[in-house]
This record gives sequence, C-alpha cells and structure tokens, in this order.
Amino acid sequence: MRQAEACPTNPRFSRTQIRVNLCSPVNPAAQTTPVDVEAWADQIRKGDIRALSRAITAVESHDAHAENLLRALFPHTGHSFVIGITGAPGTGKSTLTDRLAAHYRAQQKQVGIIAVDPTSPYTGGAILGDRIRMQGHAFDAGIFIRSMATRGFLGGLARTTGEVALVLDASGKEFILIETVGVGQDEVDIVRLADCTLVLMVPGLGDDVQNMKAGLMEIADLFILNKSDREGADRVEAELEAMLHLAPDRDGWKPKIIRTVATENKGVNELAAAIEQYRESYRQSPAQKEKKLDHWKRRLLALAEDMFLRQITEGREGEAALDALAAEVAARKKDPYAAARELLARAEKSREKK
Ligand SMILES: Nc1nc2c(ncn2[C@@H]2O[C@H](COP(=O)(O)OP(=O)(O)OP(=O)(O)O)[C@@H](O)[C@H]2O)c(=O)[nH]1
Ligand SMILES: [Mg+2]
Repeated sequence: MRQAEACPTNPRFSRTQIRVNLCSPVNPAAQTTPVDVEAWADQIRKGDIRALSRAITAVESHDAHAENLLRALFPHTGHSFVIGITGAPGTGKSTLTDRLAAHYRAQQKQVGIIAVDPTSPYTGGAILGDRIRMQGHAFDAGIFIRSMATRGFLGGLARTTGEVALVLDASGKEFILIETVGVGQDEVDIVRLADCTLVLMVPGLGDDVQNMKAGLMEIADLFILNKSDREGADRVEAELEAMLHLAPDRDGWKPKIIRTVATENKGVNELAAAIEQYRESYRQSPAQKEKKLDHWKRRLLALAEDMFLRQITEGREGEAALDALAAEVAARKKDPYAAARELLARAEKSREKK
C-alpha cells in the first residue's frame, strides 16, 4: 500500500485514505490578491519565463486563478507536439529526453520538458545530474524544464501534467517532452496525454519484453532500445520484433524499434526522424481525430468528476456532511446508496446556489 501523503492544502486528509480530493479547492491566500489574468496570459504567450513559471506553480497548487488562466490560454493551445517518454527506472529516459531536446534546440525549435519524477536529474530549469548537460541548457531561454513531484496533486497527477502541458503549449513550445517512469496507472494516464509515446527498453533487465506491462506495450508508438552499447541488445531487439510482428497495425502505424546510446548521442537523429515519420503518418490518418476526441473525452470526464466531487465536499460543511454520512453507514444506520444519494442532493443544492 502506498504511504499516506498529506493533501497539500488540507493536511487533515491523506491521499491513501480517500483518493478523491477532499481538500479545499483553492489556495485561499491567492483568492484575496487581484490578478489580471489576461495580462498574465499575454506575458506567457510572449514567452516570459517568470510568467510561465508562476503559471505552472499556480496550476500545480490549484491557485484560485489557475482555472481562469487556463481558460484564457486555451484558445492559444493545440500547436505543440507532445512526446511521452516512459520506461522502467534507470533505462535512460532523462538522458534521452535531454538529447532529444538538444536536437530540437539545434533546429531552433522551442522545447518544454516535464519530468514527472522527483528523482529525475532536472530541477528548476537546470539539470543537476550531469554538469556538462546542465551548462548546455541552463542559459537557453528556448527550453523550459519543469520537474514535478509524483504525488499529492489536486485532481491527480495526470490532470496537473496535462494542464502544465497546456501552459507550455500556449507559451509557444513546439515540442513538449514528458518523462515519466512507466509503472503505475497514473503514469500510463500521463503518457496518454502524448501525441507520440516512446517506451524505453534496455538490454540486461531479464525477461524484458515478457515483463513489460501490457498497458505500456499498447501505448508505445516507438520502442527505444537504449543502452544498445550493452550486451544483449540483439536479443531484446529480436524479442521485440517477434512481438511486434504478431501485433496488429494500429491505425496504419506499426511501432518501430530504434536503437540508441543516449549517453553518446547515438541514434538520436534516427529517433527524431522516426518521430517525424510517425507525426506525418498520424497527420494524414483519420485516427488522429479519433485519438484527440478520445483524449478530450477522458480529460473532460476526469475534470467533471473532480468539479463534482468538490461540489459535494465543498467547505467545512461539506466535509462534515461526508463525515457524518460515513459514520452513519459504518454504524449500519443508513445504507450506502441512500447516503450517496444524499451527497448527490448536496451537490445539486450547491449548484443551485451558484
Ligand atoms: N551505457 C549506457 N548508459 C546509459 C545510456 N543512457 C543512459 N545511461 C546511464 O544510465 C543511468 C540512468 O540514466 P537516466 O537518464 O537518469 O535514466 P532514467 O530512466 O531517467 O532514470 P529514472 O528517472 O531514475 O527512472 C545514467 O547513469 C546514465 O548515464 C546508454 O545509452 N548507455
Ligand atoms: Mg529520469
């Protein structure tokens, strides 16, 4: 079981106890400060780094202005190409993300990186792990790197990541790279935000292909055989090929395998070319529309669910009502269905009041 984590705005609740977010929905301190959201959005669109950083922080902390800001930015989004980079811990995701970003920067493309992993060697716009890489990007205004903690976001990690990506999109980033460790459902949901998903494999992880989570297998548009300088690369490639051979085409696209040695920048050009090929094939296929629709259906449902849960549990009164109902059900004084209907009625009332 996961360790209980305090909800950021309401430590009384923990994420493990209740998965829905029963915290107060906004940061109350921020509510009192008047903010010109339109001007802020304009600054972001002009590429102002501080305005961008502030926006991402606002989104992450569910600042009172985050929703309005995202609404102001939304009409200016939809231009980025989002690349999800996932794979087991230590497979070289950060190194490869970094190389791919450098490749795009060399073409004067603006890049945003979201590392959904506190252990990733990116922090506050600089990369800690590797000093040479750090020098490479630290003063480059064309690249924006944001590291996010993996848990504890209101509305869930995938939603926050999606919102951060929207902000980066509005700021004119042509490519957004999202690095995430491919282990849990949260991570699979994050990867689903991407237009193109890279799944990293490395030789020497035992029964790599067999052990790979079925879910990840299904979402991979490109398989990256990283650390292919290591022994066993041929075997993993053969296994992957065999598996891909059996898998049906997905909307006219057959996932490819690209060999890389991220540390030596080998295979990065080939990878970028394969991404471009995927992008082209995708652009021409009717599947793109369907994928986008599916994407927004999922996001809208998650958002509506979140808003709805907030209506139910809004304020102290809401929390108290939930506590009281839970106590009644636990004591068998009320059945859970009747109690849930009472909660629904509360949400209805809260809507009527607005
Ligand atoms: N030999 C070899 N080492 C590599 C290669 N790519 C990355 N590494 C090394 O593998 C280690 C892990 O690399 P990261 O890029 O941090 O891997 P990651 O997947 O981001 O790791 P987590 O974020 O912790 O899951 C580092 O020591 C890298 O230098 C490669 O192609 N070949
Ligand atoms: Mg990493």
